[in-house]
Amino acid sequence: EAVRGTGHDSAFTGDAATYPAAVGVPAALAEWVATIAAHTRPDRVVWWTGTQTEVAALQDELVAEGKLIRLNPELRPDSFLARSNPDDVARVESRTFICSENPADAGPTNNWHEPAAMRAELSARFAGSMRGRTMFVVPFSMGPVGGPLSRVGVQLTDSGYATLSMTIMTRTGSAVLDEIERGADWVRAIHSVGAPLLPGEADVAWPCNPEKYIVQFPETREIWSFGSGYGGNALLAKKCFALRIASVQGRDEGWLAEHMLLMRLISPEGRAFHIAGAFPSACGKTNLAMLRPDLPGWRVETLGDDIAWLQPRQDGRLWAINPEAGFFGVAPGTNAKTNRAAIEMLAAHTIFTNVALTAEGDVWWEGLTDVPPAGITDWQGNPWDQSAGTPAAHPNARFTVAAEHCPTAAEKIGEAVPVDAILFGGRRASTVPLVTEARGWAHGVYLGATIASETTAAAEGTTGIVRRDPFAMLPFCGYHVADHWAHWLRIGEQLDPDLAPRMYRVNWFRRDAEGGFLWPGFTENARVLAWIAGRISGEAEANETAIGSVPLTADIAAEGLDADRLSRLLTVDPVEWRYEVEREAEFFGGVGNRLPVELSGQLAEARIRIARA
Ligand code: GTP
Ligand code: SPV
Ligand code: MN
Repeated sequence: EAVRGTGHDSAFTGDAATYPAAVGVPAALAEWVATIAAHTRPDRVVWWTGTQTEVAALQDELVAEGKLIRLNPELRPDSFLARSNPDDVARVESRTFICSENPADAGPTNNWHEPAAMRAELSARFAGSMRGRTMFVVPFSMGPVGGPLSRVGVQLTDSGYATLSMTIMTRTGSAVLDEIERGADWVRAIHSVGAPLLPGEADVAWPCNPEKYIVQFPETREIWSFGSGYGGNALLAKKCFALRIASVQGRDEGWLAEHMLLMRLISPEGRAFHIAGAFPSACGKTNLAMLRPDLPGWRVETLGDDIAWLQPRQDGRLWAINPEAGFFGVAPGTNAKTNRAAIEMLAAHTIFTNVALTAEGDVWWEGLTDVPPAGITDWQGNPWDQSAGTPAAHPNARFTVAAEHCPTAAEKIGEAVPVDAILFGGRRASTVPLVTEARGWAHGVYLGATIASETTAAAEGTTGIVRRDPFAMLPFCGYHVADHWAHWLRIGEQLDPDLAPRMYRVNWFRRDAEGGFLWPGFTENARVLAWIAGRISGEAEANETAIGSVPLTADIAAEGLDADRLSRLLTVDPVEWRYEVEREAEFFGGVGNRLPVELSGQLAEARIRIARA
């Protein structure tokens, strides 16, 4: 399984204009591109090659158009800043639709719209929507091209920024066309910022449309995205394909597409543990995936920070790959202490979006340094200092960078690994202990199904509100949420009970009475992982509680953490948990009659155990 970096098409060396003829464009693809172009009416169609030459030319073009700012090459080589429209800064969940034929298949947690009616609406929106712009045809592979779990797709987009970002985040190039020619199913993904230009009309730095549509048609494996240029709304390989569409493919074919980090933890004895972790948006996946443990002898290799595809295999184990080739990570909070690997990774070859700009032409964001440098320009392009009372970087400011630049990256980013442990995380100021171990697969699925977390800036809307985010997939599951749980239960039945991943609920975000975090987090999270590794190898002990097993305080003791805080981190408060279980019951009550009996059983058992606690 070869690793492909950014901007290299090993199969094509000629001039971009000769690309389609030279590599041979599959007929069905050529026809589809022609149909969409006839409808959206771009000035030009560019078959994106992904070569370094073409990447450099597009970077120059976007700089000339004011859509990218080239950062100081002496401080931050081959790196750029993009400033979005202030109304286009995050995923738009209220405008995200699952258009299944049967509304029940979208389930109670997705916005459903009747497919034919949605197609008519989209057709009107996309008519002429690319006028005055270039339409890029971006063939991409999720997972190494031709790999056993890999899937291909093609994104049509009128955004150069999205094209450059997709080149970093996926494997693009003519090898993907060969896969399509060979008969691989491919996902059709159409993206327009929805801002056509009349002849002579001046462009803006971040074209977009106040009216947005992020639409998935699960049965036909199609994606239509209109009006936004930002992240998960616009890089359609990511959430739209690799989670919403892929989750449906996985349901139909017996595998899972999940919002998970993937890492290899290596013990001082050299034993490798593969860990996958589902945490809601902006709840710590990137940071955990790049962890440099504060424990002597322990090491982490990063495999993925956002998406994992998991498959039960004949050997009775659950195997996983990261289908992406890059990271689209949260900038604020990232610094040399919290995530040194990321800081090293971001030294060059990075597109930053909505961070602040320094007087020297470098980047800054909240948390990068304790004291901001003088002469900062904020994410909207205005002069800024701390007295402004507004953040210099948008809270959902992000970096886009190829995985090959990550110093902790595993040698083969797209390789399949057998999963030993699955974490379910979330942001909870109270109630949820640092870590609890599930009693078995069904209890683990229950822990995943009942994740609740405080909302973050990764999506539009109010932050800090606790909401249920089952499997951290609330905004990303392409089908009925309860069918997703049933699918997890079925997958578990195919695993060897001795080799199936153990499951854990974790919470780095429990707070003390003053509102500060009880747990130091970041590099100290290694202590929790080491305990989990000890549980897998049979060396670590645990205390049983009503909600699962917790570590002995000695096993997670972090420097500077007094005994009182340590015990509060592991406390299971029966009063809080009686309340919590009733909230879980309410949530289960709202998903309807597709709730698997195993989970109503788990809930009943949880009630009894808490009542006795
Ligand atoms: P998405 O890319 O949105 O899916 O998010 P993610 O889950 O990868 O989140 P990420 O690791 O980027 O973390 C988001 C925010 O949480 C950042 O501001 C981090 O600094 C902060 N964070 C991450 N880990 C910890 C931790 O252990 N403790 C605390 N207190 N904050 C953390
Ligand atoms: C998330 O919101 O979970 C992200 C960022 O990872 S985005 O790609 O915009 O969805
Ligand atoms: Mn994410």
